Amino acid sequence: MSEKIIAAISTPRGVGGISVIRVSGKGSILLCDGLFKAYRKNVTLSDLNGYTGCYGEIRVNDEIIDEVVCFVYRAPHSYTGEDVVEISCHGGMYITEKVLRAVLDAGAEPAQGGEFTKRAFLNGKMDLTQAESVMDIISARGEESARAALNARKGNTFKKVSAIKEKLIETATHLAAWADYPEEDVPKITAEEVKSAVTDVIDTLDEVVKNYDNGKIMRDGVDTVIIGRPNVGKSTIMNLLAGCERSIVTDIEGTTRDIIEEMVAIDDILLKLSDTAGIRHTDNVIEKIGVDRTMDKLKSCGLAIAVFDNSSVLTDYDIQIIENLNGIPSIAIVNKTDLENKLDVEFIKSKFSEVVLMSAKYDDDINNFKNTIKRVIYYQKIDSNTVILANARQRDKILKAKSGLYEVLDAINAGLTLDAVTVAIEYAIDELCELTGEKASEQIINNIFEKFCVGK
Ligand SMILES: Nc1nc2c(ncn2[C@@H]2O[C@H](COP(=O)(O)OP(=O)(O)OP(=O)(O)O)[C@@H](O)[C@H]2O)c(=O)[nH]1
Ligand SMILES: [Mg+2]
Repeated sequence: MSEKIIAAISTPRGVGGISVIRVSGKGSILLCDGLFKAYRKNVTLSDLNGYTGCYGEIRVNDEIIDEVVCFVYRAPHSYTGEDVVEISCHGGMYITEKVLRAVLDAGAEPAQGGEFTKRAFLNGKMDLTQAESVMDIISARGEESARAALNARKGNTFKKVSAIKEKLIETATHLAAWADYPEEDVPKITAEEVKSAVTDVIDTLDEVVKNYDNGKIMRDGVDTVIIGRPNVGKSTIMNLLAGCERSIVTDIEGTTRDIIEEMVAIDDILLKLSDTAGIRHTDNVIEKIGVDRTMDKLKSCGLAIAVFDNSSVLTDYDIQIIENLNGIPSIAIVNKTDLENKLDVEFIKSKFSEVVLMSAKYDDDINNFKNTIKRVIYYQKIDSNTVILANARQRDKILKAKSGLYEVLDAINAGLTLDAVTVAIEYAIDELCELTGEKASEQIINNIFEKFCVGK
C-alpha cells in the first residue's frame, strides 16, 4: 500500500449541483479531520465506520470554505483498497478548487491521471482488464457499449481469459510431468491430444478477437459514408440524421467539397457520419481533392449510404458509384420522391438489398430509414455477454498468445522435443498473464493508467 495521500476532483469540471473531491491513502481520514467540522457534536471522521457519511463544513483558519458531506471508506473496503474520504461539496469550480486546495495544503498530493484506479489495481482490487474497462465505462456513448464495459468491469474478461490460460497450464504441466518424471506413473500425453487442446484454445482466441473487432465498432461508431452525385441531397440527408444544419445545403452542384463529420446515435448504434463531395469529373482543384478523399473514405468505411436522385435519369457517375460499393455494406436512398420520377428505380433495387425511397427535404418521418440502418448494422452486433477486449493492447496480447500456439502446432508437426513444445505453450501463457496484468511490467502499467482522466 502506498504511503502517499492523493487527492483530486472526481466529478467533471464545470457547474453542477455537487462536486466530489476524492482523497485516498493511509492517513487520509485523519488529514480530512483537520479540515472538517461535523455539525453533530463530538463526531469526527475518525470515529466513523466505513461506508458512512457525515454532514458539516470545511474550514481553513476559521474561514468556512463550504458546507459538505464527507463519506468515509476504510481499507480495504474502498475503490482503491485504501482509506478514502469523498468530500461532496457544492458544485462550481471556484468552491471545488478551494476545497481541493485546502486538502492539498494539508499534505495530500495531487493525484495523477488514473492514479486511484492504478492503486486499486496495485492493491489487488481489480485486474488489468477491469481497470481498463473503468475507462471504457467513463467514455461509453451508447447503451450497448456501456453494458459491454460494465461486463468487463465485473471481471468477466478476466475469468474467461483465466479459463483459457488454465487449459494451457494443464497441458503444459502434464507435458512437463511426463517428460521430467518418466519413472512416475504419469499417463502419457499424445501429440494428438496436445494438438487438439491447443487447437481448441486457438479457436476460442479467434472468437475473442472477432468479438473485439465488432465491439470496437460499437464503441467508436460505425464509419458511415454518404456518397452520391452532386446535388442529389447528400447534405440534406446528413442534416436530417444529425438533427441540425451540420452541412451546407444549396442547389449549386459541388456545394460540399470536403468531408463533414458528425456523430449520430440511432438508438444504441453510434454512427460516425461523413458527408462527402459529390462524385463527378471536375477541373476544380479543391473539388477534385474532395472527390479523391471521398473514394479513400469509402475503402475503409463500415457502411455506405448511396444517394440517387429520383427526378433524374441514371448517369455514368451513378453507375461508377455502384461499382465502387462492391463488398461494402450499403443502403441505397432514392431521394426527391416528391418530384416526378425519371430514375430507373428497378435497376437500383436490383443492385442493392436495401433501398429506401424518401424525400429528404419534405419527409419528417425518417423511421423507416433509421430502421434500415439498424437492420444492416445489427448483423455485426455482438453479444455483450461474451468476452469483450477493451483495447488494442489486449487484442495484441491475444494475437501473440495465438502465434505462440501456432508454434506449438509447428513444433509437434516437425517432431520437435516435448521441451520445445512446452516452451511455446509457456510463451502463450505469459502473454495471457500480461493481458490480465498478473505479469505486466511497470512500463505497461504506467502506459495504461496515463490515459485515464485525473480523479479516476
Ligand atoms: N425537391 C426536393 N429537393 C431536395 C430534396 N433533398 C434535397 N433537395 C434539394 O437539392 C439541392 C441539393 O441538396 P444538397 O443536400 O446540398 O445536395 P448534395 O448532394 O449535398 O450536393 P453537393 O454537396 O453539391 O454534392 C438543395 O436545393 C436541396 O434543397 C428532396 O427530397 N426533394
Ligand atoms: Mg453536399
